[in-house]
Formats: sequence, structure tokens, C-alpha cells
Amino acid sequence: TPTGHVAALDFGASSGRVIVGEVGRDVLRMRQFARFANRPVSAGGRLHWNVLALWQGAIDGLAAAGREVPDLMSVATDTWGVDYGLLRAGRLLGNPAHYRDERTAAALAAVHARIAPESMYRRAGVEQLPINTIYQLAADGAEGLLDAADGVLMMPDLFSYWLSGRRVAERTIASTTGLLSAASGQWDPELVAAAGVPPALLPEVVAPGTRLGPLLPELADALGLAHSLEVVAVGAHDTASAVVAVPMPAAGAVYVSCGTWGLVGMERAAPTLTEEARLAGFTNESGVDGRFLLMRNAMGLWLLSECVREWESGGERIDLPELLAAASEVTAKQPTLAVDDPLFAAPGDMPARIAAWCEQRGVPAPSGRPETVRCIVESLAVSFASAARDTARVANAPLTQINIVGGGSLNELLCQRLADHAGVPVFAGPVEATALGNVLLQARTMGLIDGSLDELRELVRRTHIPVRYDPS
Ligand code: LFR
Repeated sequence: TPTGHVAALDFGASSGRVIVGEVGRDVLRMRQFARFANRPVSAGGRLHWNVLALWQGAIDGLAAAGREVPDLMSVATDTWGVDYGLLRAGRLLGNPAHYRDERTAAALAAVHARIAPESMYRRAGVEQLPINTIYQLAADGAEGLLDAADGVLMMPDLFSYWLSGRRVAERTIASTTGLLSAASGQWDPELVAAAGVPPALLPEVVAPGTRLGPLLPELADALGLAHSLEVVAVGAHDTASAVVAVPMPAAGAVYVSCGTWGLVGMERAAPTLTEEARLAGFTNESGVDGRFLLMRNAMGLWLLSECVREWESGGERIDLPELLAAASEVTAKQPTLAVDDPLFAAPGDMPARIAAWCEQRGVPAPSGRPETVRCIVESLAVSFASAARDTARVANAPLTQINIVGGGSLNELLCQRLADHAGVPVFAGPVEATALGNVLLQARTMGLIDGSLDELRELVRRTHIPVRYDPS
């Protein structure tokens, strides 16, 4: 069968990559052309994204892909949620702030004084985390930054703008702002007003699967591309793209998208805007094809990667597979951390934070590195299992199986312990679900394949067979 090629620019919280997907009726193959670190930069008391380094890494990778894959048809971007750039006259006004920057605390209270959290939830259906765009924009507004801007673009929309020259708000990423109406899928005027955002700053909302136009000619020239590529808006929120490629059965399953964050949820036909859902910490973000992602934002591999970063800060290299193997041999019982404690949210000496957390509760802290890793993996498994049960309860659906994708799906100890704690089979993989979801939706938009989400998932299941873990 004929196949074609599309390029995914996939930016996660800790790295970015450029991947070319080859797609046909029975074919779904991926090839990586670039992988670069995404290192936040602290300057002037603020934590920022190094957006130009990310852009450079992406277009260098795209140029390399274009040289080797001459029939490349299109390119699409996905990133983490909630962050954005402010623009004026088409130029970026400064480096986008990082969601882990702690500038939003006062803004949260100010927004909630203007609109009650219960009412916000009924409108947007989004969990009220301090990282949300609505609070970040309110904080920027309080500092006068919005007065200087004539536009706001979410991170993937900013990259799409630099690729195509078109300013849009792709719906899945727009839903992470807390400013989108769950009912209409458009900006909610009351929420926009409560955030103090001039409505003119917000671009038109477009659905995932929209063609944005050709790559800007000067960019195509600079990249040495023989012909132009179409720029496509896919599920520009990485989580929405990851869910596209979760090989779950048509009847549904709880998914865990485990990268830096652990998103645990179920895909639904309509949002669940109840107080029960709000109080249980659930969000309803937009998915692809009009679906809603009823899910909880939980701690993911961040705890582990921050520990490794600390252990490596003296120049030592950590062999993670070796350390995980040692962790599975640990027999002494380790404390179960409340992994979503705000204490663990900010960067910095994570082993010390874990020790402090244990000390505050009078439990013995993990004694060494394998013990620390075991403690983290067990705590994540407990947290995912409980989020999976809560999802099924709030969705009023049975918990029959869990599908885990992303980096965490490679962690055998985590998958096994998740199956044990949840008491249902866990199906692990694919690890690159986000890039696969981006590629699949582009391929469908460009006419390389067709079909519903179930059919796209069937293709994933056939080409990337998940590993099964049964509860022991
Ligand atoms: C995962 C993710 C989550 C979002 C968090 C912060 O990468 O996109 O869905 O809540 O990052 O943006």
C-alpha cells in the first residue's frame, strides 16, 4: 500500500524532538531526526523557557528531515500545556515564562475574587491549578505586560505561527488555559474578563486537523527544502496527541500518559462538570475529534528525573536502567509519598525534599539511591492506581484495564506495581505516543489515511504491540 511522510515537532517539558512518521493503511513507522534538551533558564528571579533554543533545535531537525525525506508532506507541533508567548506587531515580547515559576499565587486569589471557583469549573471544566494560563495571564496583567501586547499565542501556536505566519489558537491547547468554554469550545467572555485579558489578544480557535497553509517561503529557503510543506494544527496539546495514540479498546480504558507529568483519565463524549469531579481534582480538557479528556494531572517522572539531576550535579553519570534494577531488588518497605504535595513541584534538591517530607511525618526516609527510586516508583504506582479508580468512579464507568504510554511505559517496575495496586491488567506502550498521535492526525488531515480514532488506535495496536502486565 502507498505510504507518505509527515514531520512532528514534539516539545516535552524536558526535551524536544523532530520525528518523521511514515504512514499508510498498515504502516506506522517513526524515525527521529533530532532530540534536544529543553532546559528552563532562571534569570532575574524568573523561570523561563529558552524558546529560541527550542525553535533552533526544531528547525535544524526539520532541515535534516527534509534533506533525507524528499517527499515530506507536512509538519505539525505539539507541546506541554498552559504556557504562552506575548506578541506585539508580530514579535515575541520576551521569553515565555515557565509554569513552574511561582509568580501566580496572588493572581489566583485575585481571579477567584472576581469569579467563584465553582462557577469557573462549570464553565471551563478545568482543574484549578496555579500553573493554568488564566492565572499566569492575570499575573502578567497585574504587572502591565498585557498592555504592551497585541496578541497571545500558546507555545505550539507560537511555533505554528513561526512556521506558517498564521495566528490561531488550536482547540486542545486552548483548553489548557482555563479560558475556553467547555460547552462551546470558544473563548468564554466571562472567564476572559475575570482574568483581565483584553479579548482582542486572543486569536481565533481552530479544531485539531486544520491545515494552516504552506511553510513560509523564506523559511523553506533557509531550511534548503526543495518543496514547501503544509503546516497542520494537530492536537497541539501533547496530552491530546498522546491520547490519540493510546491503543485502548473501543469500549474505553483508563489511560496513563506518563512523562514529566502523569495524566490519568478517560476519554468521554461530553465534559463532566459536576462538583464531585471538581472536588476530586479532575479536569476536562479538549481532545481530538470533539472528545473530552476527563483526567487528573498527577506527578509523573519529574520526581525521579529531579533526583537523577541532583545526583548527577557533582559530575557523576547515573545509569538509570541499572538503578531501576537495583530498586526492584529492594525488599525493605519504603514510605509512600503524597507525590502531589506542592513541596515536590518546584525544581531543586529533590532527595532532600523527600527526606524533609518524611521527617515532617515522622517516617524514616529512604536510606540510599535504590531505596529512593523504589520509594518514588511505588508512590507513583499508588497514585496512578488511585487516580484510575477515581476516574472510573467520576466517569461512572467500570475500571477494566489501564493503558500506560510515554516514558513511564518503559519502566517495568512501575507497570507491574501499577497492575498490582489497581488489580487490573496494565498494557504498556507505545513510549512515543505523543509523536505518534501528532503523526496520525497529520496523516489523516493530509489524506494519507482515513478513519475514526478507533481505527487510528487499531493501527497503533497492530504496529506497536503493547506489553501486558497482570496483577500478581
Ligand atoms: C503534559 C502536560 C500536561 C499539562 C502539563 C503542564 O506534558 O501537557 O497535560 O498539564 O504538561 O503544561
